[in-house]
Amino acid sequence: MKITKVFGYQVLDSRGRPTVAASISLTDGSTHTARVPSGASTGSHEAKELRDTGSKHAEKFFAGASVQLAVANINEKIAPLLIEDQISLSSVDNKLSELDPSIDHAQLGANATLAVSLAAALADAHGQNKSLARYFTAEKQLLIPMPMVNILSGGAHANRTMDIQDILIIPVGAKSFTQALSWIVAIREMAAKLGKESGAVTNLIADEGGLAIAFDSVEKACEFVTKSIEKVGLKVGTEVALALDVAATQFFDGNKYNFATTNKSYTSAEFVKYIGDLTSNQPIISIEDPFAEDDWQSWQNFSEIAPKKLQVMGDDLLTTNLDRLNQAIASKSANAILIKANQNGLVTSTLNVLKQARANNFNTVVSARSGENEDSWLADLAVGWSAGQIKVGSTHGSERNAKWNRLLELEATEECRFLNPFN
Ligand code: 2PG
Ligand code: MG
Repeated sequence: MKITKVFGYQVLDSRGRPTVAASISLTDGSTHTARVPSGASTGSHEAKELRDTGSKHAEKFFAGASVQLAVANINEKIAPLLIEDQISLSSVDNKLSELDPSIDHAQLGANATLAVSLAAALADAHGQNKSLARYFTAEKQLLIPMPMVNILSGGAHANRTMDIQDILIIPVGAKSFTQALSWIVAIREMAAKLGKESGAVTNLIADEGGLAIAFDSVEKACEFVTKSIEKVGLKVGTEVALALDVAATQFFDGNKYNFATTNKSYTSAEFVKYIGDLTSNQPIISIEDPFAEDDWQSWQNFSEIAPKKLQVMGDDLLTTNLDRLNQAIASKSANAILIKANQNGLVTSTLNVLKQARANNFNTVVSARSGENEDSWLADLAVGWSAGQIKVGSTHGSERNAKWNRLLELEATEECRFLNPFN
């Protein structure tokens, strides 16, 4: 089947900010559309999304954050190269790489390249009469990932109500995705109830649908979530465990890690000790970005002393980038990677990063961004790639639930197995 049309346009994300949509039409009359997400606590080594800030295209009412340059790149530079081609994700990605060979896709904009790449994946899957999940796997039984779900938000997603970015839960004892999600919803509701009873503001929902409750310390926030788990009648640790996204780059000044809520500063060595104590005193099984994006030494030092079972995950550290992943493998700085397609800019090279991680025994967690949209391709990628884990934010907001609902749909309608990478 051939490509008849490639079209880019500007839409809004879940924060009301402009983002890129791209559609690819085929000779059978079908059209396949993808919209790209956008981060707030972005790492400096991520692929570069192109915004109009400072250009003559900048739209006044979007405070310059419009994406008309990226859209124009799709319509004027990318589309003419693809029209009349047979639909194939790999050939579309190859052409995008030839057009913009920079690793960060700064010329075309990673928001332009990823939108087209995703639309190509959807169109190619359609051409093969498959869902996107089935397109990526030949296995009969689909592997449904373990969810990692946000309960409390702080940092850049919640006006810094907590120094760290997220306290999440992982329902390790659940027997199915459906059961896992029902536990999560109950725990989130309980957290909202307990927060309200303690006089906290609970109707302020953070960017990813989590509760933006202020806490004096990370320990108190962890204890609050632990209490919420117990109050719904689930066992902490064996049934539901904690995960943190520290997002430490956000409060590292190049020299020290600075907590505003407790007014404490830590040298790198002190922060390694702090994170070591925190993860051994709380029921934490996964810790993301405990150190800043270029503080490799702390990552390495911590990984040496961390229990083997603890998932030590790089987000800003690795930015879904093959070179940085290889550096982490060589220096033993982490044992898990967050996989975000828009940190990379192309579907096929994102998958290559995931494959390299898996080949080196890294856990892989496919992740949404804080700025999302109603698309559910992320759920299909996590399943089709047998990622093992998925992180989407909380269970509030249709941009989040679009992904959870797609996983519920797959579990209800297809031959599936629910994965537990923590067994
Ligand atoms: C993260 C993500 C999602 P953002 O840090 O893992 O929680 O946030 O998209 O803002 O980078
Ligand atoms: Mg993160």
